[in-house]
Amino acid sequence: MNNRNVAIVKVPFGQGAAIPGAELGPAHLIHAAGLPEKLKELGIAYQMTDEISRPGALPPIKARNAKRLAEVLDVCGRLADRVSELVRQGAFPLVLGGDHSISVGTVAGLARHYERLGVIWFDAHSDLNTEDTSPSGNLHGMALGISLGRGVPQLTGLKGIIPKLAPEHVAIVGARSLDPGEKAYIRSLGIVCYTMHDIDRLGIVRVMENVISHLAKSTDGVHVSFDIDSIDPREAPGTGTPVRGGLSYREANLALELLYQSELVTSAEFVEVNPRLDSNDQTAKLAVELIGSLLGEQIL
Ligand code: EXY
Ligand code: MN
Ligand code: MN
Ligand code: MN
Repeated sequence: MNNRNVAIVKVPFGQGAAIPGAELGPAHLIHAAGLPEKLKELGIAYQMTDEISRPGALPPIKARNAKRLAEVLDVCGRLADRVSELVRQGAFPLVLGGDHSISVGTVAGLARHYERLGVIWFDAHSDLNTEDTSPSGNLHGMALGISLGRGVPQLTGLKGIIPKLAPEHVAIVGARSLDPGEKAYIRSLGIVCYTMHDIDRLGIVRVMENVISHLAKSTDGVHVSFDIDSIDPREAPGTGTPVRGGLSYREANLALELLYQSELVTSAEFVEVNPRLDSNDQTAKLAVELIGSLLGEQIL
């Protein structure tokens, strides 16, 4: 991202998740946790773009097992256009969620510009469910699958490029809660997935070196999709689907520092911060620190 103008895109949307509150994420990252001050401190030029407004009352779209499809489709369509325009301008899009369903829009916007887009999906989950395998019908649990061309047709077809991503250009980091259908999909496509078990065994440095060398060879841009629930809930309690045994504060910062040094990353999103479930904006503040690490904050 070196020397690129960062463009912040606020997406106050939480209807892809079961528990409300993620829609408050952007305001808390900016006003309570000091994202603008962090960027200034780092000497990073940035623009604050208008927020992607919440959908109004929409006629529901009938779906077998996908809740709030009309709302997710509406927000993702407008987000895709925004992200695409920012890339066209040469900016580095920094998308603030919101729940993880918004990634469908971010990736749709990026896919217009990158033919071989790489995605690093930091998450306790893999978000690879379909309507057939989802235990909940919540679209945030299907977002990565949709970008791989699998799932609700209205969303896989968003902006006309299907699929947006190739499985060999995706790497999942931090997984520890996978549904049976997701495991089968990861295996059948050979998707690179570093679970917490792998991170315990190999260490985060080797894991990130592997991810970086894997994506450096074959991609023309790399998007970091960072679900805050990849972090251990002791450090990031303010999230709707916490899972024990996650990345530590130090592992997560180090992973993002290594990505900065790789000079591969062309966009990022930080999602699933739920201020309603947080204590003293601890999780929002952590997210801002992580953004700092990804954008080049160094100790010395
Ligand atoms: N796998 C579960 C589901 O599909 O309902 C939980 C998904 C939670 C998704 C979170 C945000 O990454
Ligand atoms: Mn997620
Ligand atoms: Mn998650
Ligand atoms: Mn740092």
